[in-house]
Amino acid sequence: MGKMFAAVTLGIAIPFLAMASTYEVNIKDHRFDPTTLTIPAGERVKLMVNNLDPTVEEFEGENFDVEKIIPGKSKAAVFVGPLEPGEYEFIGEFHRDTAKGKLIVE
Ligand SMILES: [Cu+2]
Repeated sequence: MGKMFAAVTLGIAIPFLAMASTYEVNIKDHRFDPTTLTIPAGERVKLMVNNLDPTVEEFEGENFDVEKIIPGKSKAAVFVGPLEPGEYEFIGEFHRDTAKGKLIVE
């Protein structure tokens, strides 16, 4: 039973993960680099957020549902979408004045 359950779970999980295109964004000096990422509509994508600052940051979508705490000097995967075409803003919750970015979904 255990083996069968594992096989079924993997059967679902592997194609799903294989499909996720990966995009990278750095956080440095409490700013995103790049500030704009273009991703495809209707797909779930993986953002690798690399926090180069020594301080913790929270990656947060302003008009889409994502929140992820990223400790200093570490990286974290954030899964986004599928989203409709449009523009979606994200921020670093702990440095709202400077840490601003945008997803262009098309
Ligand atoms: Cu910071």
